[in-house]
This record gives sequence, C-alpha cells and structure tokens, in this order.
Amino acid sequence: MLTPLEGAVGIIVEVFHKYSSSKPPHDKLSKGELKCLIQKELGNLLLHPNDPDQLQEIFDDLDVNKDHKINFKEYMILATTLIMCVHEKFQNKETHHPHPPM
Ligand SMILES: [Ca+2]
Repeated sequence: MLTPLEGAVGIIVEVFHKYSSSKPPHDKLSKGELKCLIQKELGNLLLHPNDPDQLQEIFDDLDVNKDHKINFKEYMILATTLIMCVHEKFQNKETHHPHPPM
C-alpha cells in the first residue's frame, strides 16, 4: 500500500497525463488543456482561475522553451510553485497562531 506522500506524487503525474492526453501531442498540455486542468483541479488554490489574463500569464511563465505547449518538466514548475505557496501559508499560520508554551 502506498504512503500518503507516494500517493500524492502519483496523483501529480496522473493529473498531467489525464489532461495532456485529451488531444495530440499526448505528452504535452495545450493552452486549452492547461486551462481545463487549472479550472478543474486548482480552483481552490488560485485566486482567479477563470481570468483569461491570469491563465495567459501562467501559460507564458511555464512555457520556458516557448513551443506553445507545456511539457511535464514545465508542469513541474507549476506543481513546485503551488507546493511552495501552500508551505508558505502553512508557515504563516504557525507564526500567527503559535502553540501555547508547555
Ligand atoms: Ca513548452
């Protein structure tokens, strides 16, 4: 049985393939596929998941090699950035609500 972290890693990979395989090339996300992924999978984490300007900005930031597609490596930038944002929020919470001294 997978540990929670192993499961989370698998889900990050699965989600990429679920959306990238909707049309060829099946190993890259088009802008439309990235839009679907963001709206369906990340609607709670992003402030404006339906804003076309924000979507364009995210797409341009991720598309490092400028081929107008998001490959898995570029998708990992999105995943890493989100994980770091969640970590930052988690740390802020800890700073603002310190545990009472024992
Ligand atoms: Ca690219």
